[in-house]
Amino acid sequence: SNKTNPTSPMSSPPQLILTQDQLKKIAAYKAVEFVESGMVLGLGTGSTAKHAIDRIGHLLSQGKLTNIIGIPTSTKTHEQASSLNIPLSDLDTHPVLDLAIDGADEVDPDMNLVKGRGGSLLREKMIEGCCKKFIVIVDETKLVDYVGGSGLALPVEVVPFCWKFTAKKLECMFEEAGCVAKLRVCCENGEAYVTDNGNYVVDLFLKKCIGDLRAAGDKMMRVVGVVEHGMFVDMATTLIVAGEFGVTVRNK
Ligand code: ABF
Repeated sequence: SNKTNPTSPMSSPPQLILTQDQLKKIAAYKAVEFVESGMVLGLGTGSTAKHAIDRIGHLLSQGKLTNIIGIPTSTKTHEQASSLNIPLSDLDTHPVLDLAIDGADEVDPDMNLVKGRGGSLLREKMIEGCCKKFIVIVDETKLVDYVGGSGLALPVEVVPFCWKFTAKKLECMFEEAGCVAKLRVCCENGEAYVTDNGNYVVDLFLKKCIGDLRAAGDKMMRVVGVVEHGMFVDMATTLIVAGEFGVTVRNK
C-alpha cells in the first residue's frame, strides 16, 4: 500500500532546533510584555538584555510605548539605548524604578543569581536593588543546582590597588569549597579587564557549594578592597526561562 507509516520519521513534522541566541530573544521579548508606558526602567547588560532593549526601542519608535525612562546598567547599554532614542536618566534623578530587565550567568532553584561575567555587576546591583520588580531573563543553560554549580566564575569587583592581596583573601575564605581566584584579563591584549568604574574583576572558581549565600556575601564585603560581589541573593522577583520546551514565567 502507499499509506504512510504513522511512526515513520518521514511523517513527523520537522523538529525546530532553536539557537541559544534565539532562546535569549524569546525570554527577552516575553519580559518586555511587562513594560508599560510611563515606567522608569532598569536596562540590563549582556547579550540577553540587549534583545530586550532592542525591543523596547522598537516599541517606542512605533508609538506602542510612550514616556519610558531607561536607567542603563553599563556604558555599553547606555550606548545601545541612546542609539535607539530611549530617553535615559540615572539613579540620582530616579532612585525608585518600576521594573528592571536583565540577564544572569547562573540562576539557582531559589532564584538567586550569579551575575558579572559581563563585567557590570556593581551598577546592575545598585540599579536592580531599587526596582519594584526585577525580571531575570535567561535561556535554560543558565539554570544551576547551586551558585557556582556551572563551574564558571563567581565574579568579584575589586579595587586595582594590591588586587593580589584581595584575591588571596577571597581564595582563603572559600578554601573549603576549593576556591581558585583569578584576575580577569582581556582576551585581546592579556591586560587586566577594567570595569566601567575603573576597577578590576577577580573571578572565583568554586568546586563545591559555598553554603549560606548571604553569609558568604557579607564575608566578602568585609574584605577591604572588595567593591561588590556577583551574587544577587533574593533580588529577582520574576524569572523568565526560554528552552526547547517553550518559555516559562515564574514569580517569587
Ligand atoms: C549581565 O550579562 C551580567 O550580569 C551577566 O554577567 C551577563 C549575562 O550575559 P548574557 O545575557 O550575554 O549571557 O546581565
